[in-house]
Amino acid sequence: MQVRRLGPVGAVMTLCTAAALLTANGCGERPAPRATAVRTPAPVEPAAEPESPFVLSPAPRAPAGAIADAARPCPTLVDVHAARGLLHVYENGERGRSLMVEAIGGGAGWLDYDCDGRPDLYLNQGGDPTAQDRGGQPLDRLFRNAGAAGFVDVTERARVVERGYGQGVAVGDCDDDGFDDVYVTNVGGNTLLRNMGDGTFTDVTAAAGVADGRWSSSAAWADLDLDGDLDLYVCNYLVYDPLDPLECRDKRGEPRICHPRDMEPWPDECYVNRGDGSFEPAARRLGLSGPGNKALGVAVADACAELTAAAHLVTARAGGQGAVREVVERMLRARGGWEAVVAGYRTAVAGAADGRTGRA
Ligand SMILES: [Ca+2]
Ligand SMILES: [Ca+2]
Ligand SMILES: [Ca+2]
Ligand SMILES: [Ca+2]
Repeated sequence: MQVRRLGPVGAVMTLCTAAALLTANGCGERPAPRATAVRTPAPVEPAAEPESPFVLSPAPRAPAGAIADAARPCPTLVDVHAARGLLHVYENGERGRSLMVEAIGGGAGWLDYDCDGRPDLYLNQGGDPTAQDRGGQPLDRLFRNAGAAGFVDVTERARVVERGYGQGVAVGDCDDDGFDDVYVTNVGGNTLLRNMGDGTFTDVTAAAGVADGRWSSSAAWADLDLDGDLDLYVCNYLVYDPLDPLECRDKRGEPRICHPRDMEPWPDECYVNRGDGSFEPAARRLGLSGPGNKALGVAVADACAELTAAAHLVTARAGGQGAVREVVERMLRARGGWEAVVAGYRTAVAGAADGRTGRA
């Protein structure tokens, strides 16, 4: 795949095309590997189970210009987690006084880790947020979609060893070998689990340089510099130490759980994929550090049909979003017809500023 470097504006503008290239090739349909990604996907065992109800088929397309049938029944959703074997409870470790981190909860990520065409599910786990030694803390869980047999917990079999106090999951094939990899955001060090292509994962966080020991809430993969590999945006939240927590009290002097405004924000991070298994922390260079952000969520999207791509960040507060807004506005001006999109973006930022958009 051609390698070229772009500045941050060009990087954001070309995001959509790159994402399309990356997502158009699923398991077993990869393009010729790049020089830096020479692994060949291992053969995947044929699925023996009956067809899964979770493998979706595209809905039939309505004829062009057709009006939706108002009488068509609305699909209903039924809770089948127990019947399908998805038995998992996120443990926030709540006991004694309330800690900020206990209120957030964990995340989940769909991936097809074994390339059998059925989406599997990765779920965060928490544990004791005050445990300095994470060795005894519960593991995140990986459930394999076994079709009609339901979901099977394959955490141990897949060698998923992730004991951080989990907050979020981002799935992406960061080494372009055709197998979904998993990035886990934690209160404390984050974890990058590389899918080895043989049904197991390996913790490559240290070699990749993406630990980020701050309170990280969520993350997203996207090829921000259009060099053919996925880069990583990590949302960081508050400066808060569960081992030495800020004491907050209400007007009556009673202990209460703290509010985000009681604490300083951690800047976000953006890791640029070097293509050799390591990442460059580049948020400041790209103007994406969001120094005033108390970020809980990130969304990467095409901002306008006229544009190749744009990135939107919706965070708990507007402070520090100026750099991102500037990039988007410059990009839109360069392409023309930008007023409406900028107005919409400003509305979103204003919503975040007054607290109406707390979490993406
Ligand atoms: Ca699967
Ligand atoms: Ca991979
Ligand atoms: Ca972290
Ligand atoms: Ca990239």
